[in-house]
Amino acid sequence: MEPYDSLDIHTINDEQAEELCQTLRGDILRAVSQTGGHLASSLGAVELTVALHRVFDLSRDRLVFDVGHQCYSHKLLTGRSDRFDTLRTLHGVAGYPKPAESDADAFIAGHASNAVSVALGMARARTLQFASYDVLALLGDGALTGGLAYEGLSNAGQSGEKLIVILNDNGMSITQNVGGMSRYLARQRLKPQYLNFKKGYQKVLRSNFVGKKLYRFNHKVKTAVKDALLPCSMFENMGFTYLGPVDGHNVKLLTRLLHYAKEGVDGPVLLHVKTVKGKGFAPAEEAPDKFHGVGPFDLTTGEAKSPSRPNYSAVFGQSLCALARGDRRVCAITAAMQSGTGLDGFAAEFPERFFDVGIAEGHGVSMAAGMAKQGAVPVFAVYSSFLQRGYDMLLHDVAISALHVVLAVDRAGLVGEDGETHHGVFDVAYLTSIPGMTVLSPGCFQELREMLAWALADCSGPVAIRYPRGGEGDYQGSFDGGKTLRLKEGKGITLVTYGTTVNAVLEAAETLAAQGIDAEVIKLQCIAPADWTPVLESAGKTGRVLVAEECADQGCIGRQLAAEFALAGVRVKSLTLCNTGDGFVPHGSVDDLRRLCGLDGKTIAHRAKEALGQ
Ligand SMILES: Cc1ncc(C[n+]2csc(CCOP(=O)(O)OP(=O)(O)O)c2C)c(N)n1
Repeated sequence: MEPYDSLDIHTINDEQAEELCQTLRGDILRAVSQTGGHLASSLGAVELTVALHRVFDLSRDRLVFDVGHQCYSHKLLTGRSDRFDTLRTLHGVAGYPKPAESDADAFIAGHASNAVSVALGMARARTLQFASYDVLALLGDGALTGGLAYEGLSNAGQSGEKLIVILNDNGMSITQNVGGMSRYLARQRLKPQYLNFKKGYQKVLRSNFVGKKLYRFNHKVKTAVKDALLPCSMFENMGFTYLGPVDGHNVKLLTRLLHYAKEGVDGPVLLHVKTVKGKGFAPAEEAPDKFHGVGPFDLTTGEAKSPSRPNYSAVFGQSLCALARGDRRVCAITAAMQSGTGLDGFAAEFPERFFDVGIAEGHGVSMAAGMAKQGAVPVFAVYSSFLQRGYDMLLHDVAISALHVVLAVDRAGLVGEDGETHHGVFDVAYLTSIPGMTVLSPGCFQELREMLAWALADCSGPVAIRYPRGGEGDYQGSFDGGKTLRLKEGKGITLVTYGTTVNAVLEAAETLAAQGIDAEVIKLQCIAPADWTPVLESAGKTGRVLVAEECADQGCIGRQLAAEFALAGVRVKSLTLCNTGDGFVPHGSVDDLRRLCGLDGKTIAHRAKEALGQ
């Protein structure tokens, strides 16, 4: 890794800046090929990042990343190159901007479309405090499929605040971008005659006093010429000074334009930058969707180092295709996560029943409600942490009318390397709080298949099936319509769990058995409405209960069970809660994080022994 820390980026010339871009690209490629990570977006944003660092002082000026998955060169340039090989590992460099890691990371990021809102807030605080620094938001064209981006843009455009919004437009979300805005951006072509006109115009007018005055007051003339040379800009109508579109791999031009945005324009500016996702690495340029997020890969061929294992998302996608073949009402919805949620096969086989709504989870839920109201059977496949965006729509549009919307909640539980913004540890609380919602939790692929079929054919009202990232463990079971299962009889202590955590709990039960402790293992199939009877009976027998679950402490099933015990008048000697706690879990491998949270078999067994006073 290059020792970037000794570099004074503000003083380098254009040639040195180009060299720096190549060095950064090489370092990102080498590191990500070993650790895995978000490659294509970071490669596409190298020149833009170098230009930003040349023009702004990002320890003081505030750069707000949208999603933040394009931040690797920013991290290398801001004191993290010496440990960049720890990227996304436990206690290593985070994959997203993280203020706790560096002052240069202005704000936490991970979810899309909020950067303009956050940046406007910062600009407003700056103005109220009579401070002087620049505030920038960097977002991709994919982020513009999210409604929140327009709330920010609309408010920022009319605010008059000095704010620089950089639109990194590569025509891609994770897969091909969707929607009207994407088509609009594709029509914005760079017109060299406009940029030449502007350069000449400024040179002439800024050369003397009269010219300077003219430059300020001649805005109308300039706008008229610009309108003649460029297609009408929606952003200008919102109140932004629109610059571009500009070649996002020309670091010299980007630097000039950023200088101009900083010094030459008052009020909100939008700089439209065209980039190539995966730039500089042929396999990623050819298949930017595959190189959006990658595991370790071979640098020469781009081939993944470890073959992908069967996983819950793929099982879900295959099962949904099978069910859709037999029922023409079944439709699939994704919010820009077609591949991640296992829907590639469905999209290819049933294009007319497949809907990618863009990064618009709230809209996806409301659209599903409309479809269900009119007799379709919508299945919205969505990551647990992104569905947080759709909570109000779940209550207002789906639950009040008890509509039969099926939620396939992927990445439930700890997701690993993406860290605190992505762990699916809040859906247990927010889904089980919704009146009329059925929440199912498979512990293996077969249970997922059977639960999905049941949710589509036998359920009414809203149903969510929550399953984790990755593959299944040793546990094999099947689903019998929501009844709680007693997997192992015992008298010593009751171990309660659901979902994939059953593997760790069964391991703990074995460890305990080897030490002479006879644990009863109970697995909830349906966590809402839960069939508590077997749990209450078991608690009455053992007197000691431990609940292990991969979710946040507040609103967890263990706390709901405590309320059930109180309501049913069941007295237990101890209730031990094993969950992810009441903070935010950092990034790291899922196995490391399970150990960190005490959700591995060994720690569960240890906690059970503690409960027994051993
Ligand atoms: C609310 C939310 N939904 C989904 C995602 C998953 N996601 C991460 S990056 C991305 C695509 C973003 O596209 P764009 O902003 O254009 O950046 P690019 O990847 O093209 O550089 C998506 C859908 C997310 N981060 N946040």
